[in-house]
Amino acid sequence: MQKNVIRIIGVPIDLGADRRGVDMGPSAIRYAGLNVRLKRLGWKVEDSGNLEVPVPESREIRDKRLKYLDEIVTINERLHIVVSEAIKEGVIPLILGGDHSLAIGTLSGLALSGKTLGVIWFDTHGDYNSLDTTESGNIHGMPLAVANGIGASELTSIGGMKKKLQEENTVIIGAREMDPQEKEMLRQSKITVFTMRDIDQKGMMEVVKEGIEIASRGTDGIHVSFDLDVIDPEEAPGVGTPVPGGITYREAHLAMELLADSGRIASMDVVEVNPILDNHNKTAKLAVGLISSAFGERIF
Ligand code: B3U
Ligand code: MN
Ligand code: MN
Repeated sequence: MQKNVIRIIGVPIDLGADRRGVDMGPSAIRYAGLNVRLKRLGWKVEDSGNLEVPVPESREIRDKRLKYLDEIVTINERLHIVVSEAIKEGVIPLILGGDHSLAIGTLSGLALSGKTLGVIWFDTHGDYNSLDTTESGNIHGMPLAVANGIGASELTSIGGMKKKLQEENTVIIGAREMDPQEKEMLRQSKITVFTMRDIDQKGMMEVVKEGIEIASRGTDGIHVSFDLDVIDPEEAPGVGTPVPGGITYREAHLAMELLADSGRIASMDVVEVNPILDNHNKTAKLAVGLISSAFGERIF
């Protein structure tokens, strides 16, 4: 059992978004100084580099409802092994995206590891579409549903078991744009959804406290999946699908600080940073700041 080790796993995938740019996310986040910041906090950092991911120009879309399905299956098959090994070795996997379709692999890997983790999913979107409800055919809009056993069998079967999520320990924070059928499906699940309205009414502190409580009930720890598009585009312009009215810079840091205080973070994904659309790497720098807060950085 290794203590205080964070293992960085880059997944330069943009196939799930069907839009170029987020494949450069892992480089942009590293360039913004991630490894040094984490080391300064006392962590041992193992950077395992990037998984190999094909570029979309070299591939074809076969099914418009599930774009780049085969490629995304292959990548997530590999990722889930790497994530599960990290957890079994007692190190914290930190997965840098890439688009959110990589969470299919992360959540499969966590389930395979034998640990039961709650999930806190920071996102503008529900990521709860299936091939029947998707309007875009983009698989990055599907990972939470896939982890809950809903969707194309090629995706739900990764890792052997169909259902990888404890619905009752899963929380979405920051939702503000969901497709009509996706909303209906989420309502039928046991996933807790805190929308922007909840954050406005209760404040981020209360929302995150409730989220940690829900994700901790009977679990061994918490997996944080952080989609940078949850933050307001003023602060995080470098994301594939910016939507106005997001959480603020300070709310995002407070959320990470509260999670760090809980001492329960076992794993983290940081996804959807798009350097092509960014302003001088602002969004990647913010991502590094948030990861640092999540792993113990304090203002004072
Ligand atoms: N719900 C839409 C939009 C979307 C989901 N995730 C992102 N965008 N980044 C979809 O395509 O499924
Ligand atoms: Mn997402
Ligand atoms: Mn999103």
